Amino acid sequence: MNEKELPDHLREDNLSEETKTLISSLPSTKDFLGKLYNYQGCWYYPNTLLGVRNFQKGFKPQETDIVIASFPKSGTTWLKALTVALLERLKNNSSNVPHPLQSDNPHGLVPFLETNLYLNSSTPDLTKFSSPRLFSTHMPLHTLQVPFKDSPCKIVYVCRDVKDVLVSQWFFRCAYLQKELDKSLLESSFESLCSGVVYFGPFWENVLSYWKGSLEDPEHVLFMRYEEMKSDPAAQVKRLAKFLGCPFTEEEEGGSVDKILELCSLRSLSSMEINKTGKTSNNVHYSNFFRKGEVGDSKNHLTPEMDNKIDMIVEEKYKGSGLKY
Ligand code: PAP
Repeated sequence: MNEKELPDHLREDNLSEETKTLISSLPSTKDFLGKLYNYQGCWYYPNTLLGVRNFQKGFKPQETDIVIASFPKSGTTWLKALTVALLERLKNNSSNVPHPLQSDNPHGLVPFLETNLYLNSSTPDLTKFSSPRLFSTHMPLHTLQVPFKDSPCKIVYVCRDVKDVLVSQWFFRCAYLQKELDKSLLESSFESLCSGVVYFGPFWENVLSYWKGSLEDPEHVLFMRYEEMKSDPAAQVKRLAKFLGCPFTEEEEGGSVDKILELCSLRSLSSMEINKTGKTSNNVHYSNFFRKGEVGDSKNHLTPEMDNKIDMIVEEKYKGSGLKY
């Protein structure tokens, strides 16, 4: 794919002199999309790295900020939708006002710090955000926390089985590269994932940063699992609401939880006009964020050898952390 056709955040055409100097001293490598640089233990494409630096330099936290965090393809869109819906129910909007999820995609409502808001500037206009401000990120916790130091903001991380992440990413990449499903791309993505040299990776380091953060500071960092959200969505949405400080009351409980789950279901979100026709500011079709949404789809695509190798790596990387996957 031609560099000009790549979404902005994956390109290398936006670098300030300061970032050029910085990246020349960082470990670097290449993958099928371009150069990757390692900053604070995490791999980024150059423009994203500029976004990370802009964010670290310019972001001013507010006490009520909420950040949705994830490794890509772990359930970000779903968690964003649920969070928006949970907070929206606290507003007394009349039923004539369309629900925000009907007017915009969850990624439009909860933009990424590094790849949207701070991609081009360290002082973006954030005045349109009302409290609590909702942001998102794929950065690891230690990089996110630089400007959030000592802030009581809430961070919610969603984690997913790495095999399903890999397969979901493969489908997503083939869709935005407008390629037929290409097995060689799955194989190269698998190799990159295992080696750790992958955008926003190593996967394990990304996960472990939030896992440890949630153990150290459970009041401010919540660790959620895509698989638990699928198997018991009502319990997980109540857990999320409690963490965010907006628990369900006894009167609202049953009906309200069900309504939110229905509104945020893959079927409901993917059938909304905005998600059928819209695109992100980085030019990615919203429809690409909705596919099967199943647990264990990797079984249909990974070879037994891939499956075994990932199992071995997971066991080794999570050893001693208390995290079971
Ligand atoms: P992102 O990190 O690029 O934003 P993200 O939303 O984390 O992507 O991941 C997309 C996955 O979440 C897709 O999984 P799949 O490829 O295995 O199907 C997508 O289908 C799934 N997904 C999106 N919305 C929902 C939802 N409402 N409920 C359950 N799964 C969902």
